[in-house]
Amino acid sequence: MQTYRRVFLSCLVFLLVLSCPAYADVPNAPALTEFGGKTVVAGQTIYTNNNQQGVAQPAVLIQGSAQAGTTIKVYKSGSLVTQTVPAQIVVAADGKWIATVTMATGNFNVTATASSQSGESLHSEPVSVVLDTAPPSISVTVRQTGWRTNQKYMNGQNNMYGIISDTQAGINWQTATISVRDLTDNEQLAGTQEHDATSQIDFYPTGGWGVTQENTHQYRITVTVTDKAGNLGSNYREYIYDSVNPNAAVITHVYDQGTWKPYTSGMSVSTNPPKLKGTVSPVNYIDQGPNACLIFDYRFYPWNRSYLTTDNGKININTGEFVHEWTASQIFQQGLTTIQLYTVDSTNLYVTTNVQLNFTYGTPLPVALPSSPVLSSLYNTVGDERQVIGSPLIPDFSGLANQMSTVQTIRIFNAPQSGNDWIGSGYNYSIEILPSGQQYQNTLGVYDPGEVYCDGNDNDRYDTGEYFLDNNSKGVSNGRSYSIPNFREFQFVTGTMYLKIAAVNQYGGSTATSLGRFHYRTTPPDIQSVELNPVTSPYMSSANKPTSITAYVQNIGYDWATFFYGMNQSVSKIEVLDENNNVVSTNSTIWTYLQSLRYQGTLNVSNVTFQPQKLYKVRVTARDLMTNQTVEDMYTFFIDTLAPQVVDIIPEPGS
Ligand SMILES: [Ca+2]
Ligand SMILES: [Ca+2]
Ligand SMILES: [Ca+2]
Ligand SMILES: [Ca+2]
Repeated sequence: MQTYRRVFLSCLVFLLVLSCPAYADVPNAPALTEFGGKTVVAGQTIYTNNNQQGVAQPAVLIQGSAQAGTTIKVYKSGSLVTQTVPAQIVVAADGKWIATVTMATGNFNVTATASSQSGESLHSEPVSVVLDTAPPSISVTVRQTGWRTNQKYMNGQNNMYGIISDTQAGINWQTATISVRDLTDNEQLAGTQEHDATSQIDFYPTGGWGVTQENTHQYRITVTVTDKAGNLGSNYREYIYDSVNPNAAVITHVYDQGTWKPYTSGMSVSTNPPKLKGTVSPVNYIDQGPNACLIFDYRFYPWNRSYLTTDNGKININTGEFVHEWTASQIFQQGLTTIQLYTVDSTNLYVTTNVQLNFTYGTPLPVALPSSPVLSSLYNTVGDERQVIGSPLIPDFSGLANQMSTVQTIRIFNAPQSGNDWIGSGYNYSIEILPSGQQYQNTLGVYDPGEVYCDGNDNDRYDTGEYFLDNNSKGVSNGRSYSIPNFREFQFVTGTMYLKIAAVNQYGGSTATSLGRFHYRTTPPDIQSVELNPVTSPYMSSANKPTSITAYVQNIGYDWATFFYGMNQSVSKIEVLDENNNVVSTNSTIWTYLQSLRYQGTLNVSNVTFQPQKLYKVRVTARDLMTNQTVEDMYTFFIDTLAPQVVDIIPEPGS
């Protein structure tokens, strides 16, 4: 203790002797009273743009007080700011000083010192400053919920808002406004606004959206807001309301065998893929007017479409003339085909033009369902869903294809749900049909056209090594008939399996026709639990015998297809058996669907006379609509007249 005291005292003496004489003449710390036009209030942050919105390095006016005659230095977060006017800030006789200090914007502290020949004062109390000259960022959106956003031409918009942000000072939400003006009528629309104080301000027109939907009127949505530093931001978006469909394109000519021929609906054409010439009017460039600007054929996926636009020059902007060509691989099917051309305007309103052409050659027409077997007689059918009960063997199919002038191959195959593709493994038969009148070849032990084969490599033709069914009694082709015996004995797979039929020729494939989704399962229902009511113990007293029995059953399958995987409620049942396996219950079981293919069965046994000192069995029969069945009779219970004493009765194994 003595030692510490001595050290402290000697320090104090040292300070008094060496520091005090100089310290006495150093000026007091100055005070800051104004910064960037705002009065300094102790403990409050100053937000200011110094009335210099948009200036990156504003010259900020700073005022304060200090000892007269001293020189002021201004510091920004502890660093001396040298770009000041005047270069030397001398405090006037009234103790006031004023300076203009150029500094970068940002969030910082400002302090000042006063200096004399005796030295520099301590720093003034720091003033927290957000110096911000950047206006808020604003984007304006007009949209139709779930559809179009920020188009120049709008139809049915029902959402107008501004998204606002400010990275430095933050938004002064009291100043936020959103307004809509009908520029065509030169009038402001009445409406209310609502902001979330975070990022968004919405506009709601008084009287509903109809006032923002006058045809051909141009509207301007304006959003304004200032940030906390006083920078004003404003932005707007304009749209033109358009409710008028474009005119449909008119086809005038079809290119056929080297010349343009006048188009008539249903005309015969040899050139395939086709080439069409037509006009549409009035037209405009995309986003330059409310009229037609785009034509395409809807049938192909977007990335395979040819888009004719005014902007790409494929629709003549002056005459509205266009020529529609398809790519070499886009061959249309033989026979009468309807091509649907869409004509679209800048608002995305559209009309269609149906062009009917009768192609003398092309890809095959889709094949109808096989005529044998009649699938709906062979399977329970709900729409396109077919229930396989019993033999899982896929049947033999035969039927008629469309008459073609060229060889066509009929394929029946295991397919994915959508599209025309096939799965090249498992069930996958093909057969060639020669044009009518041609004689099939019959070469023993060798594949000939007209014999069924498995196209294992999916190349639409027979290759050496692929399985085929030798059939050497083929006659003359009628151009239509096919027969596809399941000579490889493929079976329906457990679960579901799609089969489709399609035709292929040298020009390509037809769309595939679905034979159906075939449902096949062999998993029996699962009996989950059996409960006696009202007692939970398997040992019952005759005074407290069961009045009902409940069983829970879980079927296996897809719960959206209860028509196939559900319970067969007329066969499924709960029964009570006595010790001689005689059924003693007489009521029917009531089944309730509990969703997810789960069922509750209830048997009322209040009318059963249970004999004391007897063992009873519950037998549950659960059968699904696919005929899979489970029977369990392991649950037993005992009617006990001597309840407290009978503690050593052993239930049957598994009960
Ligand atoms: Ca700002
Ligand atoms: Ca229009
Ligand atoms: Ca042969
Ligand atoms: Ca092949």
